[in-house]
Amino acid sequence: MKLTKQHIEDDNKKSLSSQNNSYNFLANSLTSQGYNVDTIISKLSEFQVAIPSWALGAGGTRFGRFSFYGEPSTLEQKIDDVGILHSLTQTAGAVSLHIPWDIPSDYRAIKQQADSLNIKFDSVNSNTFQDQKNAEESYKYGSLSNTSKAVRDQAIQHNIDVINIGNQLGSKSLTVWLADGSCFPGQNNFQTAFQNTQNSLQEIYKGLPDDWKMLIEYKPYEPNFYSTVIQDWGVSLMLANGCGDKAFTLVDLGHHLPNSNIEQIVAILQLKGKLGGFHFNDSKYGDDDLTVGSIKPYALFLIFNELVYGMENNPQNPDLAWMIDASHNVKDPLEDLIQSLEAIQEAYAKALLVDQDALRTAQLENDVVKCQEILQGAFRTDVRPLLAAARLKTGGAINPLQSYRNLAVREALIKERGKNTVATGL
Ligand code: AFD
Ligand code: MN
Ligand code: MN
Repeated sequence: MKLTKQHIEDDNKKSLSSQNNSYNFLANSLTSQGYNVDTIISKLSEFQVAIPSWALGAGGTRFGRFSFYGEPSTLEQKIDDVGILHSLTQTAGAVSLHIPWDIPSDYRAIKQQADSLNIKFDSVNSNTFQDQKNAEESYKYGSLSNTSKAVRDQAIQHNIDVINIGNQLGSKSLTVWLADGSCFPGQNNFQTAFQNTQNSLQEIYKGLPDDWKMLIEYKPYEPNFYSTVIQDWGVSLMLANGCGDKAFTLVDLGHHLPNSNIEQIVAILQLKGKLGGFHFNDSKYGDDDLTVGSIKPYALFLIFNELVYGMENNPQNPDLAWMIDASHNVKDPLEDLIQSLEAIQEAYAKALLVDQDALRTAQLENDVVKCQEILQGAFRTDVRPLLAAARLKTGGAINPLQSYRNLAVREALIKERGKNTVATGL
């Protein structure tokens, strides 16, 4: 199933005049307020977010999994799905693979396929939270932190293998997320677990090519319920600093305890030049992996406001690896990803509308009310016509979700793949 530019252009015809009307109204109003609308649209077009290979199939819970018809069951099909998302939204120009779920059998063919769809290979993810078939050692009691050297060595080697696989595809970073931790007090020695992890990461770091980054993801709990070895940004940053200049912290929105001030975390990490990657999702309670912007859109905007500030003011921080990290139980995964991509662009566009100079002045004058007005003025602007204009520029859909339905994409995928396919993933 491939969506052609013609399919999308034809479908756009239905909403073109209403888009033009809303765009002209908004663009005129923004221009009269002193904004450069073309610059905002260019920034939106450049902002690309990686799709994780595991988000393309239905997610599960520990109680069960309800599969979604027409799921991709091979790496080729997963890349095709990302191609569909990218054609419609023009903002999903990368895929993030998870090894060993996504080991290519023919590297050249996979690269060609991705190239033809304009898709890059973003960060590669290792997996030491599950035991693989025929593995000699088990990760039941941890991987890089395990008390057994044989287990740690197996997990280190796996990460080096992942780097080598990613290197053949053009990836430039390795993301390490560990499930390591303990379920009961006394089960682990915290200091030993930390030290083992640091030593193991240093071994992996030695295998990192010069132009690569290592991104260290943290999470406060789950699957372990008493302690997690890399529980927060502080531990992640210590481990990154203990490895070297090519190691960074990765922030996943869902990996915080309720009410954490995530915007402050990203601000300080950028100041220190140590924010390497970002996983988008949303949540009500924990690592819920819900559609981006579905629960706390204002928090997402505030985070984006800091990210935009960092991108403009912190040259010491590298370009970030952006990825959606969601897993859906009840929605069509592609529809869910389209909604997430739209929410990300929306928050980004609103953050671009924050008048940074006016905010700085209001902050210096301690005009607290004005500060809030500036942020909320940007947040309350309906920026959707700008997003559609950015997509239209490169042949995307005015309304990606509507076009996805009008063009009967899922129906075509079911016809092609059948009803009983199962995607690898969580
Ligand atoms: C799990 C983790 C984490 C990670 C992903 C891939 O919670 O978000 O990014 O697996 O390893 O969902
Ligand atoms: Mn994540
Ligand atoms: Mn997660």
